[in-house]
Formats: sequence, structure tokens, C-alpha cells
Amino acid sequence: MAPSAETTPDVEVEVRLPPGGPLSGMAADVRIGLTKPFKELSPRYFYDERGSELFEEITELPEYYPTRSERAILKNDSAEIVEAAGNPATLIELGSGSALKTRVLLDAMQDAGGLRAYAPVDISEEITRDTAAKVGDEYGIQVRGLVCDFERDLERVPLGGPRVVAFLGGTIGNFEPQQRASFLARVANLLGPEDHFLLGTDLIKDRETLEAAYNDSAGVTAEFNLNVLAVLNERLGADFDLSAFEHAAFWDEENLFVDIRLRSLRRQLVEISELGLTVGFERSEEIRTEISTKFRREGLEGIYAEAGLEMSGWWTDPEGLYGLSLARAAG
Ligand code: AVJ
Repeated sequence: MAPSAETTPDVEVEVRLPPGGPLSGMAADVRIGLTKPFKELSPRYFYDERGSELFEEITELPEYYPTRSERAILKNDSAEIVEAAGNPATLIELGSGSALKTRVLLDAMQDAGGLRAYAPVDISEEITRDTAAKVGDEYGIQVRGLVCDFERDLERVPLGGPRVVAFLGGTIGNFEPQQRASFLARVANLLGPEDHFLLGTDLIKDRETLEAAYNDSAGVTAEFNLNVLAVLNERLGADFDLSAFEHAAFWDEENLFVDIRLRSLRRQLVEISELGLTVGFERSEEIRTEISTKFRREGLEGIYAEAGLEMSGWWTDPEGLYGLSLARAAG
């Protein structure tokens, strides 16, 4: 038999999760959120296997434009983005997931001749290992995966520059202003003089379009939202009756976010056995499960400036629904 012509891909994945795994803080976090006068849950708990599937379905809904718009920008403008980022050698991707949208960027970096390495950073070990192996195979480049909660463990990934740190998908919209400011300040700290940050943000637009994107007619977003209660039932031994809550999402034009909630359809008590906690709901009482902040270019420039970043590039899709921005550490 002929010896294999393939070279061994240079792929490593480092796991830096807390001892209790990715969900170690969940119990304490849920207790705090559900004992507040205005109840809330973190959107990070949406994404169990079913939740991730439902989110995939959301991205294909006619009303949910952000994923398509971001893809359109990447498709049209990747070459220009890569050039504006100084023909980077390394792509570090926060929340890489299956890295589907990343390939367009990797291709553009390869075409520009700079691409040497890719570092997927994600909370899911399984997906990160899979993504790292696939990209290593397909591109024949150095891959350094990092499994961590990048909100907590973001640190400099030891790879050659110039680097571009990408945070795509509009997930920054989930962050509260404080959380967003400290995250961006840490990103600014991470960037060397030749490095760039590439951020995907959904843009402010008319209420009708925004509310339709989070209240789809097929009811997938409602199912996605309600699924977080199933996650609490499964992981914390809660006894939420999913049919006793309804999905609600509306544009808050003062705070510039879509406010996503679950509303109790009746007065009820819910037992969360692993917390030794009983949570009471009034009829129509709501839990906030997510905010999805929308941005304007000028607003984002101000947010960057406060974090020690400076916008150096801006691209939108032809319809102006979504923005990709490039930033560097302010000099
Ligand atoms: C994954 C946070 C970008 O805010 O649009 C979609 C999540 N929630 N529909 C968003 C989501 C309901 C999504 N992000």
C-alpha cells in the first residue's frame, strides 16, 4: 500500500473550563435571577442540544434577517475586511461554534496570502474539537482551539500576528451595557498594535421589522424561548409547566434592545428541587430571558471609544440591516 501523502495537521485544543464544567455557575445564577423582584434568566442557558437546534431553525426563518445579512456582508466584503485588518496571519474567533460563517473569512485570508493559524474559542468542547479538526484538515494551517467561557477566561492566545479577533453573530447584543463595556475593555487590552477586532452587530431599524424577527409566524422563537424552562427542568430538577407560560418580545426604543420575556399565564408556584427553592408567579408576571441590543454606527463608535477601542472600518449589507465593524486599540 502506498504511504499516505497527508501531513499530520497541527491541531491542539486546550480546555480551560471551571471544575464543574460549562454550567458550574448555573444553580447560583438561576437562584439570583428568579428571586429578584423583576425575574430574569441568562440567555446562556438557551443553548442545550434542543435550544441550539431551535436557534439554527431561527436563522432560516423568513423574518429573522440577521444571520443572512451578516453572511451577505462576509460574502461581499471579506477581501476588503481582510485588507483593512492588515492581512492578518491569525484568526481568533470568539463563540466559533461550527465556524460555518468563518470559512468565508478564512478563505479571504488565505487568498490574501497571510493566513497561518486559526483559534476557535467556544464554551462547547465537543464542537470546538470538531471545528478545530475540520479546519486543520481543510486549510492545512495551525489550529489552537480554546474551550472556555470567554467572558471569564479571555486571555491572549499565543499565536503569531497580525491577528484578527472576530466576534460574529450579533451575540454582543445579549450583553448588558456594563458587561459589554468590560468585555470590550478586555478585548482592547488583548490587542497588540497590529491586531484588529471584528464585530457583528444588528442595527436599529423600524419596530415592525425588529418585532417580526423575534415573533416569527411559525412560532420557532417562542419554542426557543420556552425551551429554557425545559433546560431548568432537566438540569435543576424544576417543574416548570411550559404550557403555563407564553413568549413575549417587543422593541424597547429607549434602551435600544428587543426585550424578550416569558409571561406566566396564571398564578402559580414552581419548585426547583436542586435549589430547594419555590418560585411564585403572579398571573401575567414576566421573566426576562434575553435582551437583543441593536446599534447605530455612531453609537458603536462611542461604545468603542469608552472601551479604549477605535473603529477603523464599517460594512453593512445592501439593505443596511446589519453591521460589521473593525476596531483597533486606541493609540
Ligand atoms: C444569537 C444573540 C444573536 O439576539 O438575535 C434569536 C438570539 N434570540 N432569536 C439574537 C435570538 C431570539 C440572537 N443572538
